[in-house]
Amino acid sequence: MPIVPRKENKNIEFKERLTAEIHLKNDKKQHLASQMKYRLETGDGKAIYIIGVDDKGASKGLTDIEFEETLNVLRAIATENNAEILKVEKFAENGKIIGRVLIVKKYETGLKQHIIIASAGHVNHGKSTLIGTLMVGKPDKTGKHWLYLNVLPHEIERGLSADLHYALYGFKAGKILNLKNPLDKKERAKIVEQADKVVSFVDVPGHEPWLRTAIRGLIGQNIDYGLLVVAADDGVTHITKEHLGLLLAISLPIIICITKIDKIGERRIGEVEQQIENLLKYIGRVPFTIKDEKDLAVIIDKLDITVPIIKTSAVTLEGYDLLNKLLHALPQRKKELDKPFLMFIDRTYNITGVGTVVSGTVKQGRLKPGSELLIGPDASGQFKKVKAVSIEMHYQPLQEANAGLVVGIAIKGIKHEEIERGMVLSDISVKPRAVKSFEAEILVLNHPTRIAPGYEPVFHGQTVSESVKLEVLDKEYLKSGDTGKVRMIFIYKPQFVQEGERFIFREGKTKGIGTITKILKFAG
Ligand SMILES: Nc1nc2c(ncn2[C@@H]2O[C@H](COP(=O)(O)OP(=O)(O)OP(=O)(O)O)[C@@H](O)[C@H]2O)c(=O)[nH]1
Ligand SMILES: [Mg+2]
Repeated sequence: MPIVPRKENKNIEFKERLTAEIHLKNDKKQHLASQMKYRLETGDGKAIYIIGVDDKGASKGLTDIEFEETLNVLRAIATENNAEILKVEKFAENGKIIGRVLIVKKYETGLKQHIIIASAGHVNHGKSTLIGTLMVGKPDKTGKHWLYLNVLPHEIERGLSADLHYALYGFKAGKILNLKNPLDKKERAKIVEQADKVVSFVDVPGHEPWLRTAIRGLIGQNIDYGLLVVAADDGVTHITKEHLGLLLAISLPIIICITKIDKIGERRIGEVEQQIENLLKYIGRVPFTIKDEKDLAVIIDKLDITVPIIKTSAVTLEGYDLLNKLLHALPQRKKELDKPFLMFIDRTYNITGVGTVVSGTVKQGRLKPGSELLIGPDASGQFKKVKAVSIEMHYQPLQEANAGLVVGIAIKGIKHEEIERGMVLSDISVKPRAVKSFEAEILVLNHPTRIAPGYEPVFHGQTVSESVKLEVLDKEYLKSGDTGKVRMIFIYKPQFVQEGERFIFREGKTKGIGTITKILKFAG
């Protein structure tokens, strides 16, 4: 990769060397800060600094110490601009170093960066343990870290995850913010308050009977990245493939962790790596085993095709340093902040003293407490006016909910029993309408016979799961591997769905994916 992109680019700045003594003094600092502000603005929130190169582009090179000092100055200037260093690449030049530094604006509201990662993979492969271990940052010597996620009595009894669980940790100025006790609400709230980057997790159950819940976890939460876990002893299984398929259906970037490497020898780990590589190549993604920090810099801006693979053990913490660094570097995906507020409801609570609370991931826009909203549709396709009273994220009150955040919103104007998963909470200007039927392009992944008249699968899109009648439009029938145009009609209750939305449908062993191309009929 060329260090300096060939095409003229306004967000690139060359700096030979910066020192704290000269460049952090008032006037100079002010000048550098406004220069960076300009670069960030022209670069749509991103600026690239080439250091060790003079302003005509001639490379001079820096020693290790000079390089570090220049970075420190850039860091300080970035902070002035509410931005941060996301990535540093080093290149050797005549025994010295030149560098390419990517600086990005922090979340536009002045709020923190926030990414949501969902776990995926076979039952017992170590998803909950991995998340628990990341949160506490300590080795799981007694094999109990999954208890930080699986809090329901029947989960604790069986040692299995049976529902979605939410967790988080964070980073502040590049340092990890761990939790002593991840179940302590105050500690969680503190992370949200203090971190400049919050990593939220949706922990998904792997046990097959909970596939429906897994689908909800992977496609209903607007997640940014999928973290697919493969245990080194078992290797790739049909559930690994199934969950990978779900992540691909919604085109998500994927990270793979091979877990439990403490349990077996090198040879078996190599075999499992091979299985994963074959699987990824089959689906058109490029596997890339991360061995050290340098590898992270290589893949971080190529995650649409490349899949980083990290070998880990929760018992020895092997691989966790790299995993932390990867999660720290993962860019926030683009959020639709400038559209009107919209959230698909995932859960509802009736909390004493607070009232009705709905939770989910904000799909688009922003919301402030006090705003008037619409909620629905109900069984007859109607929406009701409500008011947002307060907003929380992991027990921390927020003054604003933004696209991409997992939040709980206390609302007034509707009874708790009237709300269902799959309904939306939206700004009035969205003018949401309940849909009875729509047209879609689908791909049948797996079907034992033919999809013909009378086929009634379950549609899963956002947090909606609802039976539909499916009619094939452009052919007589569809079989495994076929794509086709279909009409889907909600059988029992109209739903809020939108053109362009991706979904999954299934019935028994049949599965398929699709995109809504046209709304055909609204309810009411
Ligand atoms: N030796 C060893 N054991 C591990 C490791 N990671 C997880 N385990 C153990 O594997 C078992 C399953 O771990 P979980 O984290 O519950 O697995 P899961 O993938 O969340 O399982 P489900 O949510 O039920 O699908 C537990 O007994 C863990 O202690 C590891 O790195 N090394
Ligand atoms: Mg689990």
